[in-house]
Amino acid sequence: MEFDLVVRNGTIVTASEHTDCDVGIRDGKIAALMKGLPEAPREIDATGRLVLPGGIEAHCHIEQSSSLGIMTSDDFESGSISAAFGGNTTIMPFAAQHKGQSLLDVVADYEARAAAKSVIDYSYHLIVSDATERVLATELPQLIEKGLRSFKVYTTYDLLKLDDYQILDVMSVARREGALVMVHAENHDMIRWLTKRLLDAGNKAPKYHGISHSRIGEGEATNRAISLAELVDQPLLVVHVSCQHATAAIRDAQSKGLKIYGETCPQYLFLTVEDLDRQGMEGAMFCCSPPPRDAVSQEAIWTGIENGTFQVVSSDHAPYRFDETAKLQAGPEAPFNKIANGIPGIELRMPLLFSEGVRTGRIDIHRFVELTSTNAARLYGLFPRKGTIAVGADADLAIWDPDLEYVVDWSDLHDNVGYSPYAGKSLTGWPTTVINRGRVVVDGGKLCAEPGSGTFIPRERSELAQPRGKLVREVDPARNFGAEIL
Ligand code: DUC
Ligand code: ZN
Ligand code: ZN
Repeated sequence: MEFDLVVRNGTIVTASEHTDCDVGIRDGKIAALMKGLPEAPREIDATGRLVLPGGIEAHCHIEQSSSLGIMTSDDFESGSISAAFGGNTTIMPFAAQHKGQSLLDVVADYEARAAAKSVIDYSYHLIVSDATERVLATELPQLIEKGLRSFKVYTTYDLLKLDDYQILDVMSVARREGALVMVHAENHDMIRWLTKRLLDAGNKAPKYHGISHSRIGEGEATNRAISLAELVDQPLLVVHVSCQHATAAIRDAQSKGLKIYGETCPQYLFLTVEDLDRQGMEGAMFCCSPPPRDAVSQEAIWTGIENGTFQVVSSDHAPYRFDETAKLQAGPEAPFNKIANGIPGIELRMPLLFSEGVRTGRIDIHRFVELTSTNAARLYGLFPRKGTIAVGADADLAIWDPDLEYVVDWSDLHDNVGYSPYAGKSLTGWPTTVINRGRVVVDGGKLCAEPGSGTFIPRERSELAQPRGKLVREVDPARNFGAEIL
């Protein structure tokens, strides 16, 4: 059998197994997994390296205009390059609808940007902020049919939030058409109420962002979103979970057998509210929602990663420059509620989790693969094409040097945001070669792929995103009544 490329002598790791063998790649697919494969025109020596499935960055904001009209600093070129250097072979950012927009127009516009620039494969989630009759009845079904099988709804942000009624509408379309709903869960009125009182008392500094977005509010909205999903028997992924309150709600729902999934992010493992209190306005660099919490919350998040409450660790890369074009658009001393929300981290998501999770023994390498690649593929309908190393799958590989030591410095990264929240952190382990559909995208610190060489990947119905389909009326006749009338 002839191959285009052989990755030789590495340790192949999937979510469930590891084995020492070669990977033979032909026409962008994995064609053989075996020791001693014949020579190919291109060979990569992976002796002493780990060969993992390419990361799937399932939550990032790229070339996206915020509801206040602020553009992220990364477009599909810099965003996908930065993702690739961090070991990813697929990115899944958001095509965001703003009020009054047609989702079809939003997606067409987004597609054109991605197709011309991305160096790795991509799909996107939809953000539904205007759940009109047309969106619900026509646009969402059409987009799901095209393979865009996930949408995010918000319980907060003035210009994005849906009310419970609208969320039920969106969930019921997702249920019928076979899509996954993702929720940003924070109690909007608690945030508003706290924000007004903080500002009235003259508390404007970035650290008050952390106080205005309470853990109690995150827990409440998470519980509520889960209840809405339970009512209509629709799977739900709670994204960017930051605290014990929300983690407990998700775990409780999972223990009842509900298809409730959880995602967390490095900012909730490695940053705290103290970072929001850095000198001057520097805390603005750490303003994201939900905000970084404290050591107790960090521990709860680690526990959720270890015990399986969370299925996915994503970056929620939302790059806004620390200047008047973005973070400080409302002025050099902008009050906390006018600072663009978001933290960069697409390139460091996996290295941070590898170094601080795998190397410290908190999680094993298989769980790492699950959290950073396989589970996202399963949840979002990319599996088994992506998210694993198997004959017939796309040849999406990240070859890691598990012993490479370095100190984070933004100038070594490839995003366009101008700072890293993790600067100065010492890490061990880095993906030195990244291969997407058999194309070497990154090798030895060099970019080897052209903008536009990534491909849109339509997604299938995912088993995990299907309703349970069974009512539990024997247990409680009032439960799941909603599912009967969908
Ligand atoms: N919060 C979001 O909901 N999205 C982008 C970034 C952020 O902080
Ligand atoms: Zn969000
Ligand atoms: Zn986000």
